[in-house]
Amino acid sequence: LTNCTGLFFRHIMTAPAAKPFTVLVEGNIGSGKTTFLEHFQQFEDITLLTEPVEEWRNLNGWNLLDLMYKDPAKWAMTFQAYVSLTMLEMHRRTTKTPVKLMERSIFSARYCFVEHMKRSGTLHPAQYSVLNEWFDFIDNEVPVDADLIVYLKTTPSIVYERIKKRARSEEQCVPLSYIVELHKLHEDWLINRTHAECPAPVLVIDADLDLSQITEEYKKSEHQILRKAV
Ligand code: TTP
Ligand code: MG
Repeated sequence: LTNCTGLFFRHIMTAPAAKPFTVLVEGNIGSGKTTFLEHFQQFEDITLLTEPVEEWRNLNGWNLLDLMYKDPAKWAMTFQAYVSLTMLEMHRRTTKTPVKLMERSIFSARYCFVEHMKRSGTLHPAQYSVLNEWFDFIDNEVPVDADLIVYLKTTPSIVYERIKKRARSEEQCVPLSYIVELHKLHEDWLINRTHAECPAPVLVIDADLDLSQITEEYKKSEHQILRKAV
C-alpha cells in the first residue's frame, strides 16, 4: 500500500497541469472586448489577459501602434510582426486557474487585420508572404488552444462613434470605411466561415447595447465560460 501511495503522489507531482478552458474574445475595434473581460473580474478561478494593445503602444518606449497609423506603408509589417509575437506569448502563457480569457488572438490578427492590409495594398505582397509563412509555421508547429470564441457583434456606425468618444489618440484618423471593412472580415471569419480555420465554437453576443444595458447581455455568456450553472 505504501508503495502504491508513493507512486500515486509521484504521479500527481509530475503529471502536466490540466489545460485551462480557453476563451478568445473577438470583435471589431471598440466592440467592448476589454469591458467584457473586466466583467469577469468578479469571479475566482479565471485568468484575464486584457489589452494587448498597451504592449503595442510601448515597446522600449516606441509606440508601434502610432507609427503604424501615421505611416502604414513603412510600419504595418513591423507592427503586425510584433502583434503576432505578443498574441503568441499570450496563447502560450500558463495559468493556475481552470479558465483563461484572452482579448483577441493570433487568428484575428491574421484573418482580419493582416488580410485587410493585404487587400488594401498597405502590405507589399512580399511582406504579406513573410507574415503568412510565419502564421503557417505557428499553425503547424506551436500548440495554440482555443475552446470557445466569444464574438462581440456590433454595427460599424455604433463602434465608430464609440471610438471617437473614447479618443485613443492613435485612432483619431480611423475612417468609418475601415471599421466597415474590419466588420466584414470578422463576419467572414466567424459567421460566414469563408476561412478554413475557425478554431473553436462561436458564441455571438449583441454588443451594440450601451454600457448601462450590456451587463445583462454579458451575463448570458457566464454559464458557458465558467461552465457551471450560474
Ligand atoms: P483591438 O485589438 O480591437 O482592441 P480595442 O481595445 O480597441 O478593442 P475593445 O474596445 O473591444 O476593447 O484594437 C486595438 C488597436 O490595434 C486598434 O487601433 C486596431 C489595431 N490593430 C491592428 O492594427 N492590427 C491588429 O492585428 C490588431 C489585433 C489590432
Ligand atoms: Mg480593449
